[in-house]
Order: sequence, then C-alpha cells, then structure tokens
Amino acid sequence: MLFDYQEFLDGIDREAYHEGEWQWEEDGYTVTRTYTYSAPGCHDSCGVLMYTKNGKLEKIEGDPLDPCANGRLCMRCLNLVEGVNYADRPKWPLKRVGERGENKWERISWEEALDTIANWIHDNLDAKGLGRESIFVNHGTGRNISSWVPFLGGACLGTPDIGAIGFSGYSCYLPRTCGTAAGIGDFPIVDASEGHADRYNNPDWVRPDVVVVWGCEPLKSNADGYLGHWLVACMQQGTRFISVDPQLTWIGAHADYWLPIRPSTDLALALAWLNVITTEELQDKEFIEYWCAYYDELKEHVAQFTPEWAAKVCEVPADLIRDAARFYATAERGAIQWGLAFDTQVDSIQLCQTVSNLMSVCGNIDKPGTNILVRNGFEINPGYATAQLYCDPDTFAKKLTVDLVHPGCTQFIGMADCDAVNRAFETGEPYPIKMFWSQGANGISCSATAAPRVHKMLEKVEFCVVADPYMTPTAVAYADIFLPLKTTAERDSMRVWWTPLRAMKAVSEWYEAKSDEELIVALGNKLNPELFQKRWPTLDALLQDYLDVGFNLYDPETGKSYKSAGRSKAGMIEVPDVHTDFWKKHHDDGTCSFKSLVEDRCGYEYDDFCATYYKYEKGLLRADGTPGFATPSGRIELVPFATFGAWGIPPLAEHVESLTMRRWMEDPEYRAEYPFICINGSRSYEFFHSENRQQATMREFHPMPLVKVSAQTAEEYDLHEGDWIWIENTEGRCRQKVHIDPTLNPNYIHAEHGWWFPEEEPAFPHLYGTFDCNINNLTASYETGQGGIGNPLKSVAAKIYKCTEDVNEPTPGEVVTKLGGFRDDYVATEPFAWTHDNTTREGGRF
Ligand SMILES: Nc1nc2c(c(=O)[nH]1)N[C@H]1C(S)=C(S)[C@@H](COP(=O)(O)OP(=O)(O)OC[C@H]3O[C@@H](n4cnc5c(=O)[nH]c(N)nc54)[C@H](O)[C@@H]3O)O[C@H]1N2
Ligand SMILES: Nc1nc2c(c(=O)[nH]1)N[C@H]1C(S)=C(S)[C@@H](COP(=O)(O)OP(=O)(O)OC[C@H]3O[C@@H](n4cnc5c(=O)[nH]c(N)nc54)[C@H](O)[C@@H]3O)O[C@H]1N2
Ligand code: SF4
Ligand SMILES: [Mo]
Repeated sequence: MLFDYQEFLDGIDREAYHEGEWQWEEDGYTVTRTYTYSAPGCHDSCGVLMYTKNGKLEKIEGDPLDPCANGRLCMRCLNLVEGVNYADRPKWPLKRVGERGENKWERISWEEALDTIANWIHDNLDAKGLGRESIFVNHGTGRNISSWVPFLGGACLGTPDIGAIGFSGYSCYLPRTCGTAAGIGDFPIVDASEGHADRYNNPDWVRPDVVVVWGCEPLKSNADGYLGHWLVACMQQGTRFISVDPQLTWIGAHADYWLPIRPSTDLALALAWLNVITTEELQDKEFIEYWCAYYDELKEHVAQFTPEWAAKVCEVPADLIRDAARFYATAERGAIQWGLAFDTQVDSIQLCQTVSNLMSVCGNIDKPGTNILVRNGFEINPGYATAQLYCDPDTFAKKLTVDLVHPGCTQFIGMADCDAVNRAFETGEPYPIKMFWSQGANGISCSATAAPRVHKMLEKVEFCVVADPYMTPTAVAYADIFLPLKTTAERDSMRVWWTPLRAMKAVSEWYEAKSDEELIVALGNKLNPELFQKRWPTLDALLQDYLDVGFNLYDPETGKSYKSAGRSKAGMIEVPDVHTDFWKKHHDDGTCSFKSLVEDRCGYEYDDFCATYYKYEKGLLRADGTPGFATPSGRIELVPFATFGAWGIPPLAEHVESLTMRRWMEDPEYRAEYPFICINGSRSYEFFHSENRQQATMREFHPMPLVKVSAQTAEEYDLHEGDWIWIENTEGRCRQKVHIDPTLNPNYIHAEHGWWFPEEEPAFPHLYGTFDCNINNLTASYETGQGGIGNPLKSVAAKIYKCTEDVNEPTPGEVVTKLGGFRDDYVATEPFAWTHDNTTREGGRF
C-alpha cells in the first residue's frame, strides 16, 4: 500500500506543532491554528497555521494535525499572503463620481455609504410605493457567502429576489441536490472517511473498491465541500477508478476505464448502465427489496436503452460501456463522484436522478466505502431559502419564479429564477428591477451566461451596490457604491459544508474593510432596526445565532419557531424547536460559542450524523424517526413519481440533446460552419472562477487564457502553442491562446472561463479586458431543462480562426459596451417551453 495513515500521523512532531493549542508565539510571529479558504474564495476550508506580525499575515502553512485536510494545501491557499495583501485591494467605501464605467471614485465613510443606500431605497422605492422586490441581490457560489448574502437580501433589504444574475437554470449543484432529494431524500457523497475525525483509521471505514469520477475534476476543483486528495488517498490504498469525461484528466490517466463521452450525453450512458445492470442481474436484490420502490418500472423503462443504442449517442464503444458498468456494479463497494458537468445539460435533473439510481440499485448507499448520505454538520442550515423567512409575506409572494418564463414549470427552489430575473430587467415584467446588489459575485466576468446580454440589462439599472474584497469589472461597470469586504484572513466566521463545523478566526486587518457578517449587522441595523436590535445587534450576536438556531425564525413572545422548508419547497414550516444540534449538544456545558470553537476545539468539531453508516436502518433520516428514507414513501423512489410529479418533471428519464447539439449532430451545414463542440470552464489549480488574476504567482504559472485544441486541429489550422485565436458562434466571440492537447478529441476544443486582467485599463470599453476573452460571449440564457433546471452552457458549438493584427476591428469590449452587443434581439419575448412528449421544445426566440 502506498499510503499508511498511521505512519503519516506517527511522523508528525506534535510538540513542534503545538498540539491542542490554538495560538502561540514563535520566532517573532504570532501563530494561529485555524481554518481558512483561499483568498478570495473556495468551496472548502482547510486547517492552517497563520503567521502574523503587527496585524499582518506574513506566512501560512498547512496544519498536519487538521484531520480534514491533513496539512495539504492547494497553491491558492499557499499563496494566501499575496492574495490578502494585494496592494490595490480597495481600502474603504467608494462612491462613483464619473459616469458608469469611467472608474472614477471618491472615498466615503461607511456612515455615508450606508446612508446613501438607505436614502436611495427610501426615496426611490418606499416613498413611491414600490416594493422591495424591485431589488435584486446577486450572489455567487459557496465561498462562505452562501449563508450570508441571501440572508442579507432577506433580512436587511427585505427582497425575495435573490439569486445569480444570468445563470440560467441554476446550473451549478442545484440539479444534483434536487435530483437526489426527489429519489433518495438526501445527498450522497463518496465515503473517503471524511465523516470521521480519525479518518482512514476509523474502524468502521473501508475504502471504496471502485470510484467513478464522472463529469468532474476533483483534484483541481475540490468542489462542493469535497477535497480531491481524499480520492488520491483512496487510490493509494487500492481503490480503482473509472473516468467518464470527454477530456483525459489525471484521474482518467490513472483509471482502469476511461469513457471519453461526447459532451452532454451522460444521461444516455447512465441509462445504458442501468440497462446492463438490470438485464445481467447485477443489482443488489436485498437492498432493493427492503429499501427501494418502483424497481420493476425502472427495469422495464431502461430495457430500451442498450449499450449499442448509447454507443451511438455517446460515441463510446458499446463493449466499453458494458465492461465499465460491470466493473462498477460488481464491486462490493462502489461509489460515484459527480460534478458540475451534471448540472450543465438540459436533461440535468433526470441525469442526476438516474445516476443516483445507479448508486441505489447497486446498494451503494450509506454503507462504508460507498456513497454516504450527508447533511450540514449539526443541522446548521442557513442557506438560500432562509432569507425568505425575513421578507414580508406580501413581498415574498412576488418572487420572480420559473413559471413566469417557462410555462409548465413549477417553482420548487428557494432562489429567484434566473431567466425570470432577466425578463424583469429586460421588459419590466411583471415589475421592473430598480436596484442591483452584487456581493460575492462577478457576473459579467464569470457567472452570467450570455454576458453581453447581461451587460445590456445592467447598464440600465437605476442604482447598484457592489460589495467585494477586490475591485472587479462588474463593480467598475455598474456600481454607484462600492463596499470593501474582508477576506478570510481578516474575518471571524464559520462554515459547515457537511462536516466538520469549522471556525475561521481573523488574524489580520485590512483598513476599513468589513466582513460579510459585519456588513449584515451594519446594514440591518440601518434598514431594519426593529428586527436587528432585538436579534442581531452585534457581530457576536449574529455568530451566536448561527450556532444556536442557524438564523431560523423564532418569536420568543409567541413561542413560535419556523424553519425554512429546505431544499424543495418555498415558504416556511412551523417547528417545535429551531435549535441546532450544536446548541443541543453544547448549550448546557456553556461551550456553544464561536470563541469556544476557536480556542477549546482547535477550530473544528465533527458531527455524529455524517459519521454514522446505515442511517436509514437507524431511523435517522426521516422526521418521524422511523427507519427509511426522507421520501414520501420512505423508500428510495427509483422512479420519483410523487416528487417529480409535483414538480412537473417526467418521472421516467430520457436523454435530450440541447437545441445546439441536436443541430450540430443533424444539420451538416451548421456543423460545417461550427465544427467544434467547445467544452469550457474546467477548473485550474491557479484560479477560482474570475478570482486570483491579481496574484503575480498565479499569473506566472498561468499568464493568459488558454484554449485547448487537438494536435490534428492544430495541424489543420496551422496553429502553434501560444497563438491567439478567435472562438465564435451565433452568440458572439472571444479570443484565447492556443494550447495543444494531444489527447483531445479533434471534434472538441476546450476554453477557459472567468478571465479578466486586473493589470489592464479598467474603464470602458476595455473594462479590464473582461469581454475580450470571455467564453460567456458564446453561451446563451433561456434554454433550460425540465423544471427550469440546467442550461447547456458547458458544451456550445463554435468555430475558430486566427486573430489578425487588424487595428480597425472592434474588440469584444467595444462591441459590448459601445456598439450594443453581438446581437440586437436579446429581449425575451416568447416563452420557452417543453412540449408534452418531453423530447422536443417549442418557442425559442431567446
Ligand atoms: N462558461 C462558463 N461559465 C461559468 C462556469 C463554467 O464552467 N463555464 N461555471 C459557473 C459556475 S459553476 C459558477 S458557481 C459561477 C461562479 O460565478 P461567481 O460566483 O460569480 O464567481 P466569481 O466571478 O469568481 O465572483 C466571485 C466574487 O466574489 C468575491 N469574493 C470572494 N470571496 C468572497 C467572500 O468571502 N465574500 C464576498 N462577499 N465576496 C467574495 C470575489 O472577489 C469575486 O469578485 O460561474 C459560472 N460560470
Ligand atoms: N480551482 C478551482 N476550484 C473550483 C472552482 C474554480 O473555479 N477553480 N469552482 C468551483 C465551482 S463553483 C464548481 S461548480 C466546481 C466545479 O468543479 P467540478 O465539479 O470538478 O467540475 P469541472 O472542474 O468544471 O469539471 C470538469 C470536468 O468535466 C468534464 N466535462 C465537461 N463536459 C462534460 C460532459 O458533458 N460530460 C462529462 N462526463 N464530463 C464533462 C471536463 O472535461 C472536466 O474534466 O469547482 C469548484 N472549485
Ligand atoms: S481546498 Fe485548497 S484552496 Fe480551498 S481551502 Fe483547501 S487548501 Fe485552500
Ligand atoms: Mo459552481
């Protein structure tokens, strides 16, 4: 075995690492043992030792005594010092003094910034009888803002319209949570022992025999609270791998099987695997008999989806499909690690549900070394839906929901629907959006599909506030007020994404920046003093509330308590007790506090739920405490008739091509014009979305945006490493630099996302070059999957050609900010709906 955990533990000099201490002095530094995430962002939080002098972060090191990350750090955390001390980081609140896009600012105080915001809302909304729903709050992905920004939207600003600008179909993570909520009732992740504080030594844990890494690159992304190196540790202990990915990744190169699938055809493959498993009787009969419903219906449905059928759709040989399915299904302990590619397809919600069926029919649920069911540690669940608890009910009823744009769809998620928000911006229907608040997001540079279109929407907005640790293209383009935020190193905060609960202790300072939490307290006390004076007058009160009740609503006067109804339903439910499990465990011993978590527990505590196997047998999943799963029937619903039925989604899955991909497959003229499928946005070690571009070290490793082409394509187009090429389709174009990948399928290219150049001119039309290399000039909004979920942003058709030195040619920045964009017909006039046979759609001017 390549990896012996005990040997690793025995090798740590515990005295030198001050085991059990949270802070000490060493060589003139103060050393703090805490958790952090890379600055600005990451989905995780890893154990570190931070070395500070005079309130400044000078050094960082992984903490080998942290059981979560075992001292391993990515280059982004190793480079934290450069990230947080970046000289051009905004130091105080700013007010725009020039025109939008001129990048002219004036320093103002926090008092003036908050007064300006409060007065604008009063004068332009409240005094005119307009509701707070005219404010749209934009947040990005979970870099320790997922609890805080939606909460700010609901509790401070009082709007129900909280979401991601232009991010059609909520194509990140949400399809996976909804797809599994429907069938299993809980979320499955691969068991690499991460639920246990004693990790790989835990006596109940067994390493998986086979892990399928499917549509993700966990080593680079460490996505969704899951560290990729845990899988490497499994590999070193003997786990074998299957990679399902159009590109050859590191895992793919170390796998027994690599299925180089045509992008966005994963559902066809998953259905074929089910076909192999059910026809060859490889399923776990006992598990199905006791714990699953509708197996016969599923078996009958998948009988049509043979490996030979899937081979044609996925462009993977039938024998390879069959062999890989057997390899997974016959393993005693199989597990599936899935990723973003699952969310960025039009049939994404059915794909997620179908792949969760693969776990279920093989009995790979909640037993050691399979997919275990996890929840946020200690049931601390302040998420997107919590916000709505604090918004007044009449305003809440006006939330921009999916049915407004996609007829036949039912709103079943907490956030406002992205396409409905687009439409409100573009047409003023059902009401205009007057104010745009962006915090923890950099819309036009990254999250917005159809970025040029989003620019058209936002340039008209009456009032805009951007809160961010860094100046961004989004801030320069639209902000009237800029609020500087703290990074992880300056911020007292906590996070749970599964387990453990982790505390992040502030170790340094940055001028007048406030943390997300401090901003909530300041803004809430200004705009909603009655509630905030009672509940969250101070930062300490806010942090305590997170641990005690997870921001849920309770009224000490009436004794009533409410929780958000969670992942699936809008609204709230009355509950007998809103306290978190952390409160229940630690309230009586007086250690239920941020301070105690930091100082007495070295910043972390594992919860029991995620550490327990076979929870369905033990009655831990259902609210009533009976055995079974948190589904209507109490069984895993292999065909989710009840839930998908209620959501308006066909319960039996069928593969659907996006409109573009169907045309690309069927229309030779179109394919001749746009010969490539442009996969995009695979993560890199250096960057987190549009972040880290300021850091010289990252740019040394990765100076410019790279578009991968195959060796064959390079030869055909006479391309050399480093050549600039245009990537173009009907939506727009952008340019990136060629990188030749000899393993890439010649029909595909791969482009990076999130690029801008902090070192270049901020003002319009250049705008830090954010539109020049932006692959979201080529993606589109409005084409979503069933339920309004999923958007095919990761596989678009494109052509390529070499850039010339033509100085008269307008840059994409000029096209977007001066010439009206690449298209002149962006407005959403016609609805876009699924037809009843589920395989085609109608409408379509979008
Ligand atoms: N073409 C294409 N586009 C994509 C993707 C793709 O694969 N391909 N991926 C998509 C996905 S999955 C996602 S989730 C979106 C992400 O899109 P976003 O979440 O909008 O990501 P960023 O553009 O990095 O913007 C994040 C901003 O938050 C700031 N920030 C960092 N840390 C903090 C913090 O602690 N508090 C606050 N308040 N702000 C902070 C950063 O400085 C940065 O400006 O992008 C999407 N865009
Ligand atoms: N360093 C870094 N880490 C990050 C981020 C970041 O920007 N940088 N972003 C964070 C966010 S918000 C997210 S959502 C996650 C995403 O992280 P992951 O879930 O790991 O997803 P990606 O990195 O986008 O996955 C890319 C893999 O999917 C493959 N792929 C593309 N299309 C398809 C397809 O149709 N089918 C299949 N089977 N595979 C396909 C690509 O070839 C690539 O190898 O990462 C998070 N972590
Ligand atoms: S996963 Fe990497 S970048 Fe993220 S917090 Fe951990 S070490 Fe830092
Ligand atoms: Mo994401």
